[in-house]
Amino acid sequence: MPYTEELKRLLKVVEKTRPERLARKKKGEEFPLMSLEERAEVLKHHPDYKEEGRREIKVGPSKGYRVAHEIVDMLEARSRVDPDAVDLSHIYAETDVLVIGGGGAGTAAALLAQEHGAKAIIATKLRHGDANTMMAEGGIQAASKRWKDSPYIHYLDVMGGGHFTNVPQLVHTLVTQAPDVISWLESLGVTLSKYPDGKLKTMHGGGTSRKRMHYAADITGSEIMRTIRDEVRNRSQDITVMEFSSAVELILNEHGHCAGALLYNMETEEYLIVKAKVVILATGGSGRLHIQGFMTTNHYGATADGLVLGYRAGVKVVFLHTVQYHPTGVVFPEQMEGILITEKFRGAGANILNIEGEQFVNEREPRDVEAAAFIRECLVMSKGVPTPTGKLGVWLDSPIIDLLSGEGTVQREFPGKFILYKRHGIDISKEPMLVYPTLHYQNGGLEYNTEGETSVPGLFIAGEVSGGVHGENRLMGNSLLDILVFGRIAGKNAAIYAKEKTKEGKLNLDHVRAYHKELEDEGVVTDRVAPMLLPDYTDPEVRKRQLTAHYVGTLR
Ligand code: MEZ
Repeated sequence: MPYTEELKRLLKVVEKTRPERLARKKKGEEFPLMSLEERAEVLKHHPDYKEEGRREIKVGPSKGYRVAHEIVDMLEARSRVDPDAVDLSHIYAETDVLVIGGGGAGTAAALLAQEHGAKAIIATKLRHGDANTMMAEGGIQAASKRWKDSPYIHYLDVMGGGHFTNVPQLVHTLVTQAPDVISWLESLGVTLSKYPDGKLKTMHGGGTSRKRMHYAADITGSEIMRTIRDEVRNRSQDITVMEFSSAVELILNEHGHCAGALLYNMETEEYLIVKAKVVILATGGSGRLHIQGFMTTNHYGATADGLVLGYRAGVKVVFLHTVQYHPTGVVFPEQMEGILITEKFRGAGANILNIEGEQFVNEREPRDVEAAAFIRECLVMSKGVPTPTGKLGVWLDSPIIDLLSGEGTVQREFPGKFILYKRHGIDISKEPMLVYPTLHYQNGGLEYNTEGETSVPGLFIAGEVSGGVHGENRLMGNSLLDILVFGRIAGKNAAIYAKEKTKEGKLNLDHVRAYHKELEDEGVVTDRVAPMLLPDYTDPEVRKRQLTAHYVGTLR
């Protein structure tokens, strides 16, 4: 749907303030960054700072930790299966390394496991590549330009972005391996944006002190995912992909080692056992839990499955009390609600404006500060722009980019968004976009170390399911980096584990029985089951009439 007459009228206000903003930009004058005190003040409007949005987890290894209700609901749920009804002698497939999750982290892990001599199975909920990686837009950070940047400066930026709470060793690993990851991607054929002389283009992101964001226009994640997925296809003699096969429980053995998983075939509704010498969890995030009712950038399957599986098996959760809301999610046209508008627009010069066409925040504050400033402007200052259905947003003035960098820049640098908006009758090189914070990233997750290991022997993890490297707030472009750095580490170490450390033993689901008992002992009476697998968008009125649907079919 194109802008309505009312929104077109409000757009005129933006056009009116543009020449002056452009002149200031050309002189290098920016809207001032906030002081630490100002940041602390604005952060009070961030959803994470609402204590009533959280409660204590009553069971499991992180009992007593306060996280979002929606996540606690998943952790305080029963298994999808009755452990007594599962015949663990009935093995459907056996492999060295079972990778759970077919996004960037899982795919990178499988490739490295294969390079280190292992056979691997990737089990993925939807199709291979249906993941947040595919939807990542703006880029991947790496201090590849040694003459003006270094992993040391990258390290400081990551720590600053994470409010200095990050696990230092994980950050060290992330930033020191970053340049190698860029070379690896290029060697596989990933086409990153370059200057005519072949030098890689890099730009700023929120919280970066150097231009180190590498990108492929505004479709970086899809370019990376497409390439590494193809690479898995090239190695199909060693890597098998099981699509529409969600993991619903990890399987341990009598030595307490992780030794496989119970998969649920989403098409046939069968439960299948895959036995493995070692398992890598790379299931991604949880945006589809819609914490505090926020819209999300996440793919349809992002429902915290890995957290549930790992937690039931005994791995602690850390840094889960913070959730990342990307400042710029589409709020109009509503058909695209929640979709990511890359931070790169702001890096390229697009201003953020209220209903009066005024700037109220520097465009490159860290994400939590930026998002909180938008929320305050709309809900406290009452200077948001109303949509036809009564939602609020702020303007992201993309047309200024063409005025700064030459006509055609928006279309060339942001083809993904240019085409998407075109379909709705909006030309973003001429008209700004209306945006509002959108649930983007699970900052925390399962605890792990620099080798990708968890507290459960034989269980490695990588990517968004893990917590620690980003502390309490991730910076742009460190997620694509995280999945590839730690996906590769987990893959390599899992292959070594499969060769040298694995311990055969009788399979069991005793941890699931124990978890059920703990739920009962703590008085958690619930008919919720987890993992959720897919979000439920049933209209509440329809749901009232679904009298027989409650947990009868396996997906309900
Ligand atoms: O890392 C991200 O979340 C990212 C690159 C997002 C974006 O704004 O494009």
